[in-house]
Amino acid sequence: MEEKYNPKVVEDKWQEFWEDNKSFKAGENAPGKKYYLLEMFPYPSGKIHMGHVRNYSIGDVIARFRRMQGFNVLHPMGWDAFGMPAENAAIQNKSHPAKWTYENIDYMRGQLKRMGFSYDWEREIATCHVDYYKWEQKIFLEMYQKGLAYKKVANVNWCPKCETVLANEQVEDGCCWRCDSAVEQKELDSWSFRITNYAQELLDDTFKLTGWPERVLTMQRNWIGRSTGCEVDFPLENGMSSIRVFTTRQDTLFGATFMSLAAEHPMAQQLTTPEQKAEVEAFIDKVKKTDRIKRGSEDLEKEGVFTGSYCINPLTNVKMPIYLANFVLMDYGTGAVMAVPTHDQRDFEFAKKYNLPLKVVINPAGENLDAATMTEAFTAEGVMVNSGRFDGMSNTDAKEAIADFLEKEGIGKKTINFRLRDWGISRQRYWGNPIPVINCDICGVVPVPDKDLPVVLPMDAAFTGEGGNPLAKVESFVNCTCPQCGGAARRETDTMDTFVQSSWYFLRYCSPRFANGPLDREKVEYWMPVDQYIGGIEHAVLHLLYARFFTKVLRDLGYCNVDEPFSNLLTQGMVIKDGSKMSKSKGNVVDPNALIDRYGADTARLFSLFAAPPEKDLDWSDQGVDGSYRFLNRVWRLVFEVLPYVKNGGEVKPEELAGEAKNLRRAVHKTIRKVTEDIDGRFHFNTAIAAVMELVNAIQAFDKKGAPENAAVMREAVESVVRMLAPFVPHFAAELWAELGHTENLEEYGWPGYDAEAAVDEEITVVIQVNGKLRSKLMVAPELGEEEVKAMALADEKVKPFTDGKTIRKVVYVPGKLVNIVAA
Ligand code: ANZ
Ligand code: ZN
Repeated sequence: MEEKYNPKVVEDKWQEFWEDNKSFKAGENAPGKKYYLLEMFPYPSGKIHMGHVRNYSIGDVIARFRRMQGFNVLHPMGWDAFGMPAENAAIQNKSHPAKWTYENIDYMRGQLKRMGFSYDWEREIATCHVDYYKWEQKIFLEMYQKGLAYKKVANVNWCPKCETVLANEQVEDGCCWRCDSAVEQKELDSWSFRITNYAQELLDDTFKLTGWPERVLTMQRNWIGRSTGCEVDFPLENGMSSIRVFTTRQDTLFGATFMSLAAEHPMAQQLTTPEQKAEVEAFIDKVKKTDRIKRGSEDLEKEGVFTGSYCINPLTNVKMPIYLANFVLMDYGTGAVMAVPTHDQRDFEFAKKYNLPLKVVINPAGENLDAATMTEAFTAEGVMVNSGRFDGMSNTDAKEAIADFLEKEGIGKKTINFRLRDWGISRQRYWGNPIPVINCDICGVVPVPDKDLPVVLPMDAAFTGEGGNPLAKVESFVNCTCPQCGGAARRETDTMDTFVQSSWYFLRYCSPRFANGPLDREKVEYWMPVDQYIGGIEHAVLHLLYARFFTKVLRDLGYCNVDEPFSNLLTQGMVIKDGSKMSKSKGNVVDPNALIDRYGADTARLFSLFAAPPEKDLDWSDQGVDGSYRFLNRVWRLVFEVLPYVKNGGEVKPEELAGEAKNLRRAVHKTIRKVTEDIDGRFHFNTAIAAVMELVNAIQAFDKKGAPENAAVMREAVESVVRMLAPFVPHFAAELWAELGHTENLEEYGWPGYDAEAAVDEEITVVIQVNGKLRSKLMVAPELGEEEVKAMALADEKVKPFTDGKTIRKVVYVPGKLVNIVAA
């Protein structure tokens, strides 16, 4: 190889080598403890972007590091290949989503290979491939059998631009997660997964996920939103029936002065008196047009309308007017709220607006609230008042006591409510996995029999961009016979949410070509769970919640034995340039291809790993890229420079080392220790790389033509640098490693260990003076800080007799030399 660093030559050579040698092929019988490393797989949008480069570089460091440590590593890659953009591109280019998708995959695969990522490409999957989605259909049908997949007419989130339903998780601030259009409500017959059956387990198991960022766990817990409280019945004034509310604050029951119902509440019409009818109907119309997210948001202007009817507070027997209120949602609790304006802010605003009575039932400790002068609800803890036998109790105790009382009296019962809703998976789009059922006028929904699976997506759909789901217009697909009665029937044309595919791809990677079912249980048991998962924080709720749910479902269907799919989660930050996230719309994109052309993949990798710790945002800097490139060149030249010298280097004989050689060896072993610790579990790649850079400086300062016995130390130093750089810049390291005369490749050679003894710092002597007279000496590590050295000096046994009983006026530290204590 030439003495000038030529990334292209080096990278081509090693990529070919890895491919020819199947260097990253994973098998269950290889030695070493299994280690499953996974990055969130990409959507094949066209080409990879810097976010991908960063995500996959982080993953690749860990994969290569673990391999060098002797783990049996599984590091797969594939494509989240169904979804809207393919369909839009097909409309635009008058082609087919499959063509667009597979072309993109080919191109992006090439890009990933150019980056030198250590994937087992034999396990590659594309979710749009029938060998993948057919198994998903099978899973769907088993879920249907168990009641975990169901179809019903419901109010759904509808994106008018994507012309499809969205799950609640896919609505962000009232807008579509993909195209940002305002989401509408629509009544539609559609499919859902009963994720709510798993609400409690999904919540409980967050407490077992000790390897996840707390922030993500909190988001999941909030999303699941478990509330404990009571359901309480409020009889109507006429005694005919009652309204059931859900409250988490039964301690405030004596303060409930009116009732608020959702506009969709089934009793809304019957409760409305003739005089109120017109007003109520206008209100209901208005509310129905407001989207669900907005209705649930705190800053919604509270509005309502009186129905004309009353109910009775079961504890106070006071008459409560019944209102409809815009902030009460029908799909939470019972769709009815007992309003306590003194202790709930929404009710407070509502009561002020409509002049409704306020009654204080909880006082802050040592204070008496006056309802007439309150400017906001009192929501903190306090002492019960105006609540009969519960007066004087703390309100937290009263919660328990009142709940028990309600149960005893048969007025209410303790209940648990979850905010989590079932996962709506119907998408009215073509490029997705067809839901494998048939709709028959006589038999209703009929599952496609096993023998007729898979339901293959027909290739002859037309992509005009007009009039809804292209799949619904493919007559040969739609028209079929009912498997039950043999009559004419219509095939379901809804396809599954693409998040369904990403909910189990990590399981399929364990046995990607298994032909007898979705998963080869034995292989899954070997590899799962994923030891380290890496991806963007934007999936904190969406994908990560669905994947957890699906894993539990597959476990319950007998396909695997894991409760939780991902033991450790790393959420990497964004790539920022000129102050905002790199994106096409901002026009601040750096194309990885151009970067590789100019500097090589290793520089691209090194920069993205060095510029920031993984979980922080990475600020793009051209100088930074240049700096990384220069560093690699420096190391390259260094290795070639020392080659003739280190050829003579034999074994290091630690006992014989002194002076400069001993210092260099210490630096080597200290660096190995630091880099190992920084990578392992902490992922502080930036500081790890910085430590290697420092070591390179130390090597450069070393006399390279010195005593022959020092050549061994030099050799160890240079080889350690190459080995430590291997996970970050693998082609570069592999080349230098070979240049240093090794025939075994780096991964077999392994990660360098450190000699703890060699890494110990030489201690230096610091003399201690009291009032200018030498009194004692300290042995300290050279990097020990000023405060520590001063404290040690003052505590010294030989110093104390000279300072006891005196006032310390001043302590002066001359670093590495002396401490002078002035005492009088
Ligand atoms: C009386 C009360 C008094 C309440 C008080 C709160 C404070 P979480 O914690 O989110 O579960 N609520 C119940 N069903 C509702 C619905 N369908 N739409 C809107 N609000 C609803 O919230 C539970 C509380 O939210 C319940 O407790 C109820 O108001 C309200 F000082 O009941 B509370
Ligand atoms: Zn039928």
